[in-house]
Amino acid sequence: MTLKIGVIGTGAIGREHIRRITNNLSGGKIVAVTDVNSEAAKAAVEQFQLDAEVYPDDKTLIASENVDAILVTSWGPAHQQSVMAGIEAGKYVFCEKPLATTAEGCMEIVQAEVKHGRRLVQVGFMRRYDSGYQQLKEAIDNRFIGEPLMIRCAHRNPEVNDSYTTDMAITDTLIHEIDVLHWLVNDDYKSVQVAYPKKTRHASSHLRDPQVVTLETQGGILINAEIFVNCKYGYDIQCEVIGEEGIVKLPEVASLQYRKNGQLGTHILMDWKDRFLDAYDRELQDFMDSIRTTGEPQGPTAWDGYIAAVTADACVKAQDSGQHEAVELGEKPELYRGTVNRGV
Ligand code: NAI
Ligand code: NAD
Ligand code: ISE
Repeated sequence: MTLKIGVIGTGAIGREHIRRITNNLSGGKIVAVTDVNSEAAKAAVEQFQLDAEVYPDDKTLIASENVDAILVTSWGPAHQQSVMAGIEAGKYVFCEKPLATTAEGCMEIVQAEVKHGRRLVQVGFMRRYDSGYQQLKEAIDNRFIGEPLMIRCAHRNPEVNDSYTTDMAITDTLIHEIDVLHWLVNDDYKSVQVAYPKKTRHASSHLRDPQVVTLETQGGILINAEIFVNCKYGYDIQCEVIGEEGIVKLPEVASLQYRKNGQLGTHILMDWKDRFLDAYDRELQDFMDSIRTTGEPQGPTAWDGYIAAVTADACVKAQDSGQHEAVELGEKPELYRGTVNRGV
């Protein structure tokens, strides 16, 4: 069975996902596209030689009988409307982060899915599919380092564009750590706090950069997460888990080592598109395979999208208050209990 997919938002990541579904993965076909900028949608059809119809908006695309599943890769604030319409139409939904820009919006999606009675939604938290994070998780689950006590991590981008604001360091960037770290240590967040080191001269006037976020889990693990989105030197994701019996660290990306001009060096990636290439492939392949074999996606759930949004809201509050802010989740609905929420 081929899953017939409609793409809503044919920008940077929308086109990346179209490329991988069309050229690299199996079991899915792009049959429909739409973008608020209709020229972008038409350009995607041409660029990838798609046999796909261009729709005027998300509603008409979702209503099409030819569409089994939607891929929501529009701007974050547009996600909720498309996801809700997808669930109402009983279509499968793969939604890029954030699921919605507010916790309330995510909760509405959770409630709609619960009312539907079966899982339809997977959120694009691809790090759970990255082999490095999976090795970390296996080591932690197998108690290789004993009880985890602390985590130190960094999320660095070489630069961001002028529309990037202080809160986006949380809602657009740290959101990946927010999702992957509680999954990694099987724990929930209790509180968060944000501190601002000396500001880099490379950041715009409306951006505090870098930022340091401290997250405490219910079990007492203390996480120190640096976000630095104008670090200049590269796209660099670091994660180190310190346990009672040792330390495990996210592997560096394999890269050619060179000796030249009196230097011993390796290259560092510059673009987020390249850092998690395999993980993006695996999350989408899993989405299509799980629907075919179990009738439901098995990756990160709408509830995971909700956890991320509640935690991000607390972090944004902490950016202003400078205080510890509590992370308070609602009760987890039955639909999401016992789900695997993998990375495979
Ligand atoms: P982009 O700006 O390149 O593309 C967004 C596209 O969506 C644009 O073409 C825009 O015209 C279109 N769009 C916006 N609202 C729309 C709507 N209501 N209906 C139809 N089209 C709409 O942005 P980019 O970088 O591709 O990001 C898109 C999403 O992907 C964001 O949610 C972002 O957070 C997420 N993302 C995820 C990444 C990951 O590592 N998982 C990496 C980069 C982005
Ligand atoms: P982008 O700006 O390149 O693309 C967004 C596209 O969506 C644009 O083409 C825009 O015209 C279109 N769009 C906006 N509103 C729309 C609407 N209402 N209906 C239809 N189309 C609409 O952005 P991007 O970098 O591709 O990011 C898109 C999403 O992907 C964001 O949510 C972002 O957070 C997420 N993202 C995730 C990762 C990741 O690592 N998982 C990486 C990059 C982006
Ligand atoms: C982008 O939207 C992503 O998701 C990238 O993974 C992240 O590194 C970047 O900061 C975000 O803007």
